[in-house]
Amino acid sequence: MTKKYIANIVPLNEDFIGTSAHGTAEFIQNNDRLHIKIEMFDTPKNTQHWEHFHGFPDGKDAQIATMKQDLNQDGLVDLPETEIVSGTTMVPFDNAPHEMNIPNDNYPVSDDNGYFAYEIDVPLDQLQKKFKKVFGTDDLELDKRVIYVHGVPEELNLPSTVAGEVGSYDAHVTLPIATGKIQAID
Ligand SMILES: [Cu+2]
Repeated sequence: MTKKYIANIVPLNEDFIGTSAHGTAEFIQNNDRLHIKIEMFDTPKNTQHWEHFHGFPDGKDAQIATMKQDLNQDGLVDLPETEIVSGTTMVPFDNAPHEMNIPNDNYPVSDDNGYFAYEIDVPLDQLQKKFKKVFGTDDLELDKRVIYVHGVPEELNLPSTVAGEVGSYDAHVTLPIATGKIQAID
């Protein structure tokens, strides 16, 4: 059975970053593969952009963060501040989503215009197996997830209150720049 999903990806933190990143994502899930296509415009240019779906392992319906989630009111919604409404980082849109290895350098890099396109076929059984190992269920439940696109240039001065270090990567890499709710379509 084939299931299709789309997400309209809207800017987050655009006032501070100075550009309104936006785009779309499409997912086609059939019996043995998950095809993913993401296209982004007006992201910070020449920058690697981590992107994932985030959600709640218990099946709660994740929602996108807005500036309301800027709990410490430093003008930015950082990665930890998204967690109350969006849950945790789940599956990366890098060169090997089924490995679910979040911190790495194999994510898309935007061009001079802040554009990038990402497209991949993921072996569904491998992804589900890994997902079950990490989150205790093999049901991806994409329609309960949200997409995040992250990443601003190292040169951008962030307030010291901005958190979101992951492994050896600092808050520049993980700062959300856009997000979108994944929706099932018929
Ligand atoms: Cu993410």
